Amino acid sequence: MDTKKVLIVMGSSSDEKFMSESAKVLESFSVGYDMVVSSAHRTPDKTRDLAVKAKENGYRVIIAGAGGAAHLAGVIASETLLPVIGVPLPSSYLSGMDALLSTVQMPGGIPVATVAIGEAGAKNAALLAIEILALQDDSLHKKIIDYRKTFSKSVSDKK
Ligand code: RP5
Repeated sequence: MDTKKVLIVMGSSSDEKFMSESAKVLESFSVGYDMVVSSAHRTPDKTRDLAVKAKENGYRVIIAGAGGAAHLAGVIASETLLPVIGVPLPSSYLSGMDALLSTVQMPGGIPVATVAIGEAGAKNAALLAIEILALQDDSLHKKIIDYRKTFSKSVSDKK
């Protein structure tokens, strides 16, 4: 396993059923990560600390998943210059539409790269993180090429 380059933050332990999809993808590419629970509103000091120290702690990309009024990714992005990928989670009565709009509608100036709601988004967040890391890692780049070939073949093989 590589050094831990990806930090996955989720707003609640109840988010793990979705965010474990990010973890699975990173593991399949042997990309090291840490996964922590930290909430923008329940544990703001911890969240700020994670974001402020993320770069010096060796991370290069942050994935932030939260549901409801999901301000986690935006709050983290405001405290770091690392790329932040937001995953809106369907943990509320609005099935993730609330989290989607909260995560994606960042006012200009502080970017959050927002992916799809739920498991697909968690998976794509990890793939996007890997693509970012692969810009400076040729062996990871080759793994993505192989992944895409296998992925395309698995789709075209379906009857
Ligand atoms: C959000 O509230 C979390 O990200 C989670 O998706 C949602 C519900 O959290 P719990 O009440 O299950 O802890 O902040």
